[in-house]
Amino acid sequence: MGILWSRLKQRREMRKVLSKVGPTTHFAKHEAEYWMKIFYKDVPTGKLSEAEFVEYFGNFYTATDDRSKSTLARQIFKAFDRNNNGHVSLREYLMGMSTLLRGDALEKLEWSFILFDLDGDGLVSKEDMEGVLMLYNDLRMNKEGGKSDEQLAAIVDQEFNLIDRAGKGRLGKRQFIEGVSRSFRLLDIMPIR
Ligand SMILES: [Ca+2]
Ligand SMILES: [Ca+2]
Repeated sequence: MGILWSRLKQRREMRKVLSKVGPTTHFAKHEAEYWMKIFYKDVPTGKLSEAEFVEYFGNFYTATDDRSKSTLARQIFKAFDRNNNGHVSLREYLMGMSTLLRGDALEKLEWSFILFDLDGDGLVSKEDMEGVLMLYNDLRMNKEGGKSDEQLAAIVDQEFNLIDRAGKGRLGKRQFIEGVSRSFRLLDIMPIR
């Protein structure tokens, strides 16, 4: 059960994932192989836990407060962990990277829906949306356009009400995707686009 064994196991899993989901990603074969190798370099077990992801993310962004970082990291983890079983597999990692780096508008909005559901109730409320945008602002990942928290909140407030015509205060996945895709102002402040 040494290094050699785990390398063999990794190689077998990479071949499997490549043949199963490789063609559905936006990566060429050599690109998919590149990202899978990166994954195994950081995660030799092939199972990335939420705690590991939060720690990795925290180390990556040094100059910000820990609470914002770990909250945002958990949201991003949720978007990667498609089958919601508490860890990100090689396959989920590859699909996630494909969406983040090369995804079309619909894929990115589907991803954003999970990312924005801050309280995890399966719907996106105005508070969810504001909350996640503020977290990105805390990390200064969303400084393009230089919007302050107050400006972001004002945009969300106005645009959310336009989408949420029935005034339910929460958007389902389809309503979120359709609504955001028609709102230039929201698209402009989306962290992933
Ligand atoms: Ca998973
Ligand atoms: Ca929610």
